[in-house]
Amino acid sequence: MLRQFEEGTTLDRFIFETTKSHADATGQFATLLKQVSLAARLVSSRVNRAGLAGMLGGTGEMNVQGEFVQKLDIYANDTFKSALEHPGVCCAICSEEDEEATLTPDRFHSGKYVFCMDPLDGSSNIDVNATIGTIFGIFSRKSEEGTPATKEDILQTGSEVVAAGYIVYGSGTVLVLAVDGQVNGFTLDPVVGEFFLSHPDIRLAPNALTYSTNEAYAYSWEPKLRDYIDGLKQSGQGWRARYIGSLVADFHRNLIKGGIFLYPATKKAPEGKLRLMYEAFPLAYIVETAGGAATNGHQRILDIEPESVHARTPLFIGNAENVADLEAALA
Ligand code: P6P
Repeated sequence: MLRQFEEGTTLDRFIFETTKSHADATGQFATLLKQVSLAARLVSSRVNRAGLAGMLGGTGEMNVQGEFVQKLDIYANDTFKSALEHPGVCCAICSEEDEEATLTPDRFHSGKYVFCMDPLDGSSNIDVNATIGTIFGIFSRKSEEGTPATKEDILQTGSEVVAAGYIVYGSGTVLVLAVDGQVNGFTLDPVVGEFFLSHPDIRLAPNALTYSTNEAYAYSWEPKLRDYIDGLKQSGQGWRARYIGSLVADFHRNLIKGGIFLYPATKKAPEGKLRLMYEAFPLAYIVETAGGAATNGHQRILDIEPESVHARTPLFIGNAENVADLEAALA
């Protein structure tokens, strides 16, 4: 029986109650989530003051993805890593910003979890004050606790995800967490620095009438995908297009209001643009927990075996019936 939490419950209380419901809990997961909450509040504060704090604009450097690194990317990456390395709850942190996974330094306990994150997704939108966010997925390590993390700990398939979430830094800051078969959203009250339950037990309807994709690439999509999108437009069912160009923002809107997000393979990104380990896996876990579905067009995202930490994938994600219709159209 899923525990129902009333609105207004703090994230701290949610974590406490969730931990209590696991007889074998060691408290490491609770500590990890509390540290995520701390890092989220620090990044939120900085993002909301970016224009004032002279944090806008790039550092002039490139990251492993070949993208100009924005100062806030580095701040977010450092903030989440320093919050998660010292409590001894993680053995490794994989980040979009780092070429290699960061193993927990020897001076700290190498804990139970592997934390995969895109510390600040959508960073190209920072300078125009568009919504951006942090995406994270949590795996349990395979190797013995207390020893350095191994490759097997780090490269796990999506079905091994034990919890996932994101923080969307928009008109407000919302932390969405999928764990124990439920998706809950918590909104930050910056005055008291606490997250309060604002979206209890988020569930997706079977279908919706919003699609979200960058149609500028339609010329390079496979014809079946072009036909599918044209079919939606001509269906007379009242489909709407919404695209912010920030994955977390587009996904969050679809999770709350329903919709399907599509980032297919394109000429510019033949493997797809979005990353498997720390974008597709976490969002696929969240959407399935909320009753939706996520595929690469032919395979369930969570069944994919990652080739590398920075592997990319096409991503089609949203209401279950819409995703099923799309997969049938692409078959
Ligand atoms: P395009 C932002 O740079 C990002 O990684 C995602 O947040 C977003 O969904 C996607 O790229 C947008 O890509 O090609 O439509 O600009």
